[in-house]
Amino acid sequence: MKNESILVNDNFVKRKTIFSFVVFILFLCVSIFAWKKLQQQPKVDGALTTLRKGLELNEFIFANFMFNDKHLSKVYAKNLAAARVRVNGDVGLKNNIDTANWKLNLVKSIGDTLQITLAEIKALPKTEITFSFKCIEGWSQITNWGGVRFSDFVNKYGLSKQSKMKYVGMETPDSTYYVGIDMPSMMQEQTILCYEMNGQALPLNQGYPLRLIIPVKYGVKHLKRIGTLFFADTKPRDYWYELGYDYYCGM
Ligand SMILES: Nc1nc2c(c(=O)[nH]1)N[C@H]1C(S)=C(S)[C@@H](COP(=O)(O)O)O[C@H]1N2
Ligand SMILES: [Mo]
Repeated sequence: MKNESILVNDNFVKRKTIFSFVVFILFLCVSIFAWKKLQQQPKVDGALTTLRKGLELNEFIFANFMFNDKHLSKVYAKNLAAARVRVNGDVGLKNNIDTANWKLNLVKSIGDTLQITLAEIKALPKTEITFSFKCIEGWSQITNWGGVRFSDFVNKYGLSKQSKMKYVGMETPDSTYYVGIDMPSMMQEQTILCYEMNGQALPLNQGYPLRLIIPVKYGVKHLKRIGTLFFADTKPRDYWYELGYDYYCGM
């Protein structure tokens, strides 16, 4: 009697094991097949079609349900800001430009470009922010920045018509690094055209003379050394987007 019950249990376990194994193999085959299929897909702006669709769905949810211009990024006390700020990414910073003669090219419309000096930008109301800077590579650091709010800049330069467009595009003076950003994120009050870090002029490798600081976005969008700034209703070209990353890059 005792033996019999052990036998029954043994068989039961055996059947269960075989069943699990078959399910596992089936799962493996389906996964490999799906992966192969995915690899055969054409790429859309550097990302496989399905992945690009996933990123776009992500953007749709973030832009429409998560973003709210009243929702501010967390700020920190200034004394928590790192003294030694990490440097990451030097595309567009390698060529030595004549920084003394640098001017921001503000394209108000095609054929109407205003050249603005650093002194003129510094004359606008100044604001400061200490926040947690996040890079998609997985690091973050609390840092302190100073400059003019983009929304104040828009008001001072009479860009209300332009600010009704969908995107802002920015490029380095040599046009090798470039980003496109949705207008609600640009107009959010923590977004600044930045010329100071820890109360000092920006170091060259951190974007001297002027960079973007936009706490609602990941590091990739914080373009260092802005040469040209323009407005558009279609997505401006974007360096990391072209390499397969998400366009929106919000958090
Ligand atoms: N011109 C330019 N701006 C850039 C980059 C770059 O390569 N070139 N890299 C971006 C990335 S990926 C990050 S994380 C931040 C890093 O800014 P930091 O060097 O001040 O830390 O700059 C962004 N802005
Ligand atoms: Mo980054």
